[in-house]
Amino acid sequence: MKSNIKRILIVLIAVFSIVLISLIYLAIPKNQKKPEVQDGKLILGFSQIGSESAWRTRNTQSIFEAAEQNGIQILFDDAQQKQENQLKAIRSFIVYQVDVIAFVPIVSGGWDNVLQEAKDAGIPVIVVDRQIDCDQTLYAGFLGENGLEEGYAAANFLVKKCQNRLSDINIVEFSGTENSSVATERAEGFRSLIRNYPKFKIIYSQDGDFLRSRGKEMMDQIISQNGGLKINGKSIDVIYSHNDSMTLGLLDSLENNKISPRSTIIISIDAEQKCIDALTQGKLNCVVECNPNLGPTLMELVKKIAAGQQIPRVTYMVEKVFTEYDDFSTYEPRGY
Ligand code: GYE
Repeated sequence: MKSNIKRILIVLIAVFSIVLISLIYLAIPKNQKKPEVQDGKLILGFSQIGSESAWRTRNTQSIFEAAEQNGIQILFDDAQQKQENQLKAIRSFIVYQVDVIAFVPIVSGGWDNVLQEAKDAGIPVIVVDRQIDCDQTLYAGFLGENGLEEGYAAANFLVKKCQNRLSDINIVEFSGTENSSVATERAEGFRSLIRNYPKFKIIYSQDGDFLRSRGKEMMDQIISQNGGLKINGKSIDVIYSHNDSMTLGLLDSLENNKISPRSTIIISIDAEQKCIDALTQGKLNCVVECNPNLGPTLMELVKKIAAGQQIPRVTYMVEKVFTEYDDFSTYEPRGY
């Protein structure tokens, strides 16, 4: 009898340890090799959203370039636009005991638990590009753009451009990823100014997930359902697009439908080369810069934190606005 219980116990322990090992193994994203720790080098675990736009691709490049220049080793994960993949990646960074974690939160909510785990593991975290809604003691600081200011800058251009127009001005908004801080802020920053001028009416607002394909799809739908640049019989006087990829998509649609982009005011955000070219060709009226080159500043913050120093709660990138009134000959290549 005793030997039977002993045998059952041994089997149970064996099964339990197999389950445990496989759970740990499953927690580690498969596209990550355990990093060869290069002597003395800081290891930064970086979780990126994906590669949904030329802006995002340049953002990732900037971070790898700066890490190289600063002798910082990166453990990189591309979350393919999924928050669950980011949570998995951050947990794997904790397992690997990286020195610092930095991540671009695809949406603003749902990070408390994993950041608590990083804190319990003694690994500092920097939030990059987009903001999060969570207990601020769970991360060291934020580096990125000020979406409110970007939205406000877009509205500021529009108010000036339309200062002599008395009639109603109908606005269509192509919004970014729902529940992302950047879409929320670009929408709020824009409305914070135009709400002072009753002539401005937002007659349509839809989430295009920052994708070129969605920008085209939404514009195709508007044109096919309304027989042109109209919404329920109202003319579309302005298109406010939260990023250049969606803007390039709507320009594709206008071109395919033989509608001149000059028949409406178009405002975009990011300032990738293709949209700056479209601006200089008169297809767009204003492009608000969102600077993707966060790499150098991020590495400065990583080194500071790893040395046990404090970093600012918020570090905003410097950004500018490009408009149809500029002297285009002064423009520098954008690099993305
Ligand atoms: O505007 C867009 C990208 O988070 C600021 O994400 C970033 C935005 C950027 O998809 O192109």
